[in-house]
Amino acid sequence: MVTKNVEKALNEQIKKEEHSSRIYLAMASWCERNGYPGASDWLYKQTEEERLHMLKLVHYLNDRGGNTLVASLDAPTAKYKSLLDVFQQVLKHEEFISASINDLYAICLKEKDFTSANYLQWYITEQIEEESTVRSILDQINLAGTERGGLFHIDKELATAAKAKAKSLATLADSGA
Ligand code: OFO
Repeated sequence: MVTKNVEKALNEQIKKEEHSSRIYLAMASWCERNGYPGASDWLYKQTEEERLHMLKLVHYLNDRGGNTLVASLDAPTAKYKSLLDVFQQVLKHEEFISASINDLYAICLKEKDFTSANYLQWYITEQIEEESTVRSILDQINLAGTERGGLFHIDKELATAAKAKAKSLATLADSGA
């Protein structure tokens, strides 16, 4: 059984993961309409990944006898200035999620729910990887500046990265998320 405080905090994180999925959906769609098919693919995969992060927490909370809530969500923005702006916002959002997971972890420790804290280790490690991936994409976009050839090349690389992401998503889904 989880405590009421842990249940509430897990439900808040479930909502944030689902919201992340919708934010990346809006970004993927913007990229698709603005000539970045590789970035679009990558972000559509990111949409799926965040949904799996949400599902993993839903299953966990249900398994621990908690009450999972499906919350209403605000619409994400659909306006971006550039590919750089999109990925700056991705990084900002991932940093927000990392901080949120750290807070959730602290609540679990305070409530002496070491099982949940242990479960959240997976998310903590995942966030390190996600932030690092987005920072390196941003470095490349910053290097390219507004140069079309450079951005075209980055978009191609993101298309390749999206294919690799699809494989890791299949593994994550198979693991029960
Ligand atoms: Fe990218 O955040 Fe989920 O956990």
